Amino acid sequence: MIKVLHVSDIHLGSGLSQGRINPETGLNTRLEDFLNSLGRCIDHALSEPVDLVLFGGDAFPDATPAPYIQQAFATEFRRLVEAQIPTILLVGNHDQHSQGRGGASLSLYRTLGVPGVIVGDTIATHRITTANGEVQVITLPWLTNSSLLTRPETEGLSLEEVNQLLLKKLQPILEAEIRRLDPNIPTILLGHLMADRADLGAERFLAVGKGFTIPMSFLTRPEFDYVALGHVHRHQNLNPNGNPPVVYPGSIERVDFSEEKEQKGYVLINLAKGQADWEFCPLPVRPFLTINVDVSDQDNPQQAILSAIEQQKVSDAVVRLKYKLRSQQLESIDTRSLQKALQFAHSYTIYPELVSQLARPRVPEFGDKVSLDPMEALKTYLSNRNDLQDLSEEMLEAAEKLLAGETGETTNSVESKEQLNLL
Ligand SMILES: [Mn+2]
Repeated sequence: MIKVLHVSDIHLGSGLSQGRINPETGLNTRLEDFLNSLGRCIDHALSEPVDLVLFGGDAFPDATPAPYIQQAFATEFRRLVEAQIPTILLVGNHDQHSQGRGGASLSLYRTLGVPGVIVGDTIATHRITTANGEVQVITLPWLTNSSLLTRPETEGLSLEEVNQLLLKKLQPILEAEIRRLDPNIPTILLGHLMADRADLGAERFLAVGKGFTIPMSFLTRPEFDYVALGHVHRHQNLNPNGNPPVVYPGSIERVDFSEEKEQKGYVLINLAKGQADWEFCPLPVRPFLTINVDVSDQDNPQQAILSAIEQQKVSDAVVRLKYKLRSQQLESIDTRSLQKALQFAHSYTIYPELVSQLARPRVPEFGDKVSLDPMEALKTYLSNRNDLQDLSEEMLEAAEKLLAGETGETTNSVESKEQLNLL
């Protein structure tokens, strides 16, 4: 058996605004959180010890991390080099630099010739000799148009057509790699991609319009014993009833509030030809907490907000407090005492929101004769779309702003909202 540790979406340097400077280290506390999580993964890799570590891509928020963040990443992976554990660093969309080839933030490790470290920035098969036998890994980094297509090929095509063309090009390339595989050696596909069955996590916000999806049929090949993915931040196995397992370990820390309720961790695999026993290893990450309270019908809105805070475990969490109120209630809110109630949070943000006049139903007597208010129409639509629930608040906010710009009707409420934020 070959033991493999599969970790992905480290995003070191993300979410710094949700931390503060640790006076003892001079580092942002959220960077320390991410580093602690990464450190635990490496600890586990060393204590087993595993035979191979696969990183599924997205090391940093972008391809040009600050030197101290780049160094913190290198310090953790150096421990694997010292223990002589082979490691593949796959290039994700956040690692790619738009200028020139090979400009990814991770290419540095190949340039330096770090022993045992492979940088996966091309589609290639790597045959690796581990302490417990050989394993072959096909690397499939995040693909962009320019990785497989030339400019004249894509000219005049729609995004959808370009994606189709990209898939058409990818298929024979992948097929060629598969045909060259040694059928007697355990095989892993390591890809940074959006599979067409993935339940989207935060990446839908980060990559809207840029990406294309890869059909499951490309991944669930009998030649693969395990498919190690990166990109989607929510842990999941896309092939729960079959083989091979097609697994996103997810991110190692909560990158933003869209990951508030997700468990974070990495995956440990016992691999043999035709067999992959894997388990998800949860990481004890910092809690995120949204407190949503509508006090617009409360006689004592301040007290209502405070008791909503008291009912939650605020301590050490990254908290956002959202409260809805009427403009007449503004004077009764004492922001300083709300801040005091949140003082034991790791960090907090407070979002007051005025109940929009537009959101109120029109005079009911008019019934069907009045054309439907667009905000009501959108709300009704969203309430029927469970899959959009996480997005609905932002969509409604965006719609309100659009309407305000178009008709001027909601200008007042938007302006007062901005004034509120200045409080
Ligand atoms: Mn990604």
